[in-house]
Amino acid sequence: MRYDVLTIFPEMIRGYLDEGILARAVKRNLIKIGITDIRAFAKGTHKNTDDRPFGGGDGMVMMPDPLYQALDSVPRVGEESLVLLLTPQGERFDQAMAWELSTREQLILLCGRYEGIDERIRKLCVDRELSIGDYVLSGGELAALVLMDAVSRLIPGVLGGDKSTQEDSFEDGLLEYPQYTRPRVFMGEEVPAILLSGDHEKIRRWRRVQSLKRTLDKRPDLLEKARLTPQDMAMLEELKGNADGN
Ligand code: 4GX
Repeated sequence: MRYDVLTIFPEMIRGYLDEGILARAVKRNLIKIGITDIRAFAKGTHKNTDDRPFGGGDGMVMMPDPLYQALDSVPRVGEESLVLLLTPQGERFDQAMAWELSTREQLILLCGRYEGIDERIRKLCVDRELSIGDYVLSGGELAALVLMDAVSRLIPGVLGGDKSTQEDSFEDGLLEYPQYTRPRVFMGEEVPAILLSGDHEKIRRWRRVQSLKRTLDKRPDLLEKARLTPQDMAMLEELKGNADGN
């Protein structure tokens, strides 16, 4: 996977990508990341990338020319490259979309600031508009980082052990079961005895029930899309029957 991020704040992107799982993935050549400074394509002595909106009103709009030149400067790899604009108006980004995007050869991420970008860039250059959630950020940079993080963890080899990808929250559409580590007793609170029993089949079943309980309790909406076995369904009916799931 190759990502190209277009931004007027390249250091914001670099700062996050210099450490952690994504930095390791870059070192191992599992992903490549290009950062393009939109300001490098601005003209005139002030190198402005934004201007006042036609028709008046508050705020500034990113000018089309620097964005167009910046996009034009990005080397296209493969036939599977996609230009994405991060904006609250976009389709909601979720785990299913992360899987879908992870099969692309190149994702070009356009990070807007201010009130947004000139509409003609959206029309001429943008393949898809994505939103990471219903709140307003100060720019597309954090949204681009969120997307790159979520997509990269799905690329084989990016996470250390291969199995953890599948077992992770949302891979079956359910919330995670509770986790415990040492000590066995903390502030008087004990680790559930079953986890110390050594009976791996019992532990697996207990964890599944916990996942189902939690999802039913905190995010029942997720159950509609979850991958459930007939046993899961039976367990859910039982849990729903209980007055309040303890
Ligand atoms: N999920 N924002 C982008 C400026 C902007 C507006 C329109 C292009 C077009 C956001 C989100 C988000 C705030 C990023 C407005 N750029 N992006 N920015 N939520 O809130 O993705």
